Amino acid sequence: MRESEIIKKLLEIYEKTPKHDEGYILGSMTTRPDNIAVYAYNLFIHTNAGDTRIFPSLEYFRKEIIDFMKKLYGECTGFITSGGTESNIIALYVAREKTGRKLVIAPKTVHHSIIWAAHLLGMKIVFAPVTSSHIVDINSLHDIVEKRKDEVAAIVVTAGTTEWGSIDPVREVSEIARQYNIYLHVDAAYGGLFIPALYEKGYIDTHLRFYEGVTSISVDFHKNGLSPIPSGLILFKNEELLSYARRELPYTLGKYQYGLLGTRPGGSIAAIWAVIKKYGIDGYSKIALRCMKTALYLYNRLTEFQEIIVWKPILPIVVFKSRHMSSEKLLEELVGHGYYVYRAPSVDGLRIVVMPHVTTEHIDRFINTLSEILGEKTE
Ligand code: 0PR
Repeated sequence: MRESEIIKKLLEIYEKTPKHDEGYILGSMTTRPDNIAVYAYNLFIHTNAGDTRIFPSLEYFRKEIIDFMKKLYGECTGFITSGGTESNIIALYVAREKTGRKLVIAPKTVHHSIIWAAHLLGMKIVFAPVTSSHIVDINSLHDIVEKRKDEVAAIVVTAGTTEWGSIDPVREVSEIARQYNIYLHVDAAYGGLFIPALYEKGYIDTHLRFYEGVTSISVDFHKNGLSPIPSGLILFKNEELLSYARRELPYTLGKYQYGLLGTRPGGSIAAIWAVIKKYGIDGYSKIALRCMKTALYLYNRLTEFQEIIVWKPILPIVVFKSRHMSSEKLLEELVGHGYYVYRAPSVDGLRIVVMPHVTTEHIDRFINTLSEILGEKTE
């Protein structure tokens, strides 16, 4: 095929591909990346973070990104990953290598990549109970740790769970981790960029920081950070921990590689650098507030239905279900109207993740569609 024909065909296929700005992608934790991030990604598309001796600019970007994260969470180090799954695998790998142990303690609300990571690494998970607010029950966690303290490689909690957006009590858990000297990984892939701002503005009462007992934090820039996929970040409390995530590759110029990948997209690192320069802490704070307000708007609009049960959002994730129509049927009806929402399995409901591209106009149109499907008028 000639390039012009390829382009024509690509555009035809692109035309039929859903785009976030149209406001129909309402369940998936993805959004349209910022133009400056796409520019940076494309500019550095040829670079490989698998050898930063060839591409030292990537090391410059990484250091600046870490400096930004230090302002958010306190002293730390780390590197750019392909996303939350890789970050979680690396965190558990480091915990296993450092301690020589294989037991992970975590609430059931952890992302399935933690379960996947444990499986890959030959580790075993003991699930701690959760409260009705979908956060780890701190007393039960304490009891489990006390009983198994000699076997535990790591405790894992989540700052912004995938289903509810709930935030495990990081500070209290970090106290337990500190007391027993146990590795604590906080998966903040979804919530990491929103929690500091929403805490400061009083929307939530759980904060996220490198408290003394916190060992590692993962946060994704391809979720609320507006960087293209793949853009994740794994942060460690100190350089010694980071060194466990490093492999020697003696024949290369750089001699070492970090993380799971060999060849690693340098474009992502340039893209994250570009978005943090564009938005800074204040810019991300504004995005967090906008998403939270839109989520509360959606929550309020859903309360207008007699037929709908809706849960108040913690972070910008709204869970709801119909009193009479099964969630599977409602999901299919919504998909039939072009909407992509996801399931909330723990209550057999549905969920909408209010990502940065979602506007109140999108919500109003969604509410009209829901009202058509349910045959119920709203105000
Ligand atoms: N940790 C948490 C708390 C997550 O929510 C996710 C992803 C991960 C880790 C893993 O991150 P990566 O997907 O970057 O490896 N949460 C989304 C979810 O499970 C991932 C996703 C996004 C799935 C969009 C489907 C989709 O359409 O919903």
